[in-house]
Amino acid sequence: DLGYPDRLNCGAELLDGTIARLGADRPAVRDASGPVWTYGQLRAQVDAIAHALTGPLGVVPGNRVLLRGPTTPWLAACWLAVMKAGAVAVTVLAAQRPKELATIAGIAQVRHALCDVRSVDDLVKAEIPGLRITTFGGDGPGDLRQLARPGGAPYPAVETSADDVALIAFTSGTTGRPKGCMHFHRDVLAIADTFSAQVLRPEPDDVFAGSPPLGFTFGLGGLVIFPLRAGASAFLADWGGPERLLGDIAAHRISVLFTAPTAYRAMLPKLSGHDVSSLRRCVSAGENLPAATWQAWYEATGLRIINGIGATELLHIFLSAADGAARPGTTGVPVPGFRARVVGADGTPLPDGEPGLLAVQGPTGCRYLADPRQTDYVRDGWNLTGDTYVREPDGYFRYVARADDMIISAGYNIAGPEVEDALLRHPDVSEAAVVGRADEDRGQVVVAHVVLRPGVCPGEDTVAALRAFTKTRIAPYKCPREIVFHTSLPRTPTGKLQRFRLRDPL
Ligand code: 3SK
Repeated sequence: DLGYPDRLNCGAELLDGTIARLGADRPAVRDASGPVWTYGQLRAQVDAIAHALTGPLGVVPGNRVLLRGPTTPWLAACWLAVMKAGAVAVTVLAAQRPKELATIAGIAQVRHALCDVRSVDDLVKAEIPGLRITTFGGDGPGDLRQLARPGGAPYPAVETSADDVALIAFTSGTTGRPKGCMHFHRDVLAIADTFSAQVLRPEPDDVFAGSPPLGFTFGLGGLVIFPLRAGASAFLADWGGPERLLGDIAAHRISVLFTAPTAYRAMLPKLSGHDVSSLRRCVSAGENLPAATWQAWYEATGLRIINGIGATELLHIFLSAADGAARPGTTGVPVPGFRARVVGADGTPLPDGEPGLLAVQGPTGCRYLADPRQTDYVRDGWNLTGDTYVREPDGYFRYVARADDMIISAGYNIAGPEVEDALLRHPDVSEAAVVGRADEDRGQVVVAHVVLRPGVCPGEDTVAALRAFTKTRIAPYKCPREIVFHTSLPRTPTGKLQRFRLRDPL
């Protein structure tokens, strides 16, 4: 029990609550071009936006407000204002296209949108019936910057219930129609008070930054909710590649980094020449972190990556481990406040060491908005994340594969990520995705899709070298039969590998 009162507004807690504890003069948010906003300045901006929302824009508590734009202090301020106004934020990605936006707006029944002027074209093209779009970041007369000038009266936050919906976050959908996951005001604080407070343990002097967009709960938590709850600050910017992130780390003395395994791998060959001495915590989620990547980052920086698995359905990370408790090649243990186990297809718990479905319980469970798939995700009170895991005898959870990514070849069960880890240990390999291809004799055969490091030639010799290399690390029946070279691998806008697109090139 996290002990929250019945009346709780997460926006007020994150801003007014933090100011009451630590004062208004501490740095809160900044981007590359603008000045730092202190907590006091952020609150003044948020309150002005909340007044505009509930005044001229006509938003009432419970209305769903779509938020869209690149990662900026303004987008964070809009999210906080929606919270304080007791409305419901529907967060989408700047990368989503008109058809996807129309689908999401239809499911969430959105009537208002606050959109960065740079991302508005696709929202207009989506032709969402009855949608009132207000832009921010521009100079036009209807722009939120004109409607919401800071310096007016404070905004008294709407006294929402702890169980009122605060956020509808859509699954990025590696396949299929997106699902809207509803999260309450108490869920927003719960992720800060569990994973962040108890595993990450930020300090008020920390500076957070990272690559996940705010439309992905990994980014919203890591770059807005966690720093504000801790009284720390955030550098807010879109992912602009490994060089840019490394430059930002040095320039803004970033100490807490949130990003995905691919970005850690992309930064590794570029580390020399960049000062990363300010970093003290590095978090990885969004995808499985291979032991090879953990080890390479540790050898290069002396920092132990805090690996984690989260889900939009559970809002943020629920399995993780930090510092000396981190075990490379595993995701970790249940975050305090969560419980996890590995179950068979019928929901019965399996013995340690046996692969099965990961089942999780905690303060932030899944509630899909009007979607019958709810009963696939939640069974007997346990959230089934769709991942195959093994619980080791020491209580650590080891990722095997997405449940639908297992390859069955000649009667053997093969986990693609294990083969990917072996490939990624080869110095010429930058990215790898391993899938099964239908085969008459074996049912399926293992096919590796590989991105090579710049300058490496993708010829027959490389294929032979990679196959020979994997044979020294994993059983021969798991080794790729076929290796296909690419310049990049297909990913969702949140960076998750879309293995299904490699399985079926059509
Ligand atoms: O995909 C994940 O691992 C994740 C992590 C944190 C928050 C949300 C998600 C989906």
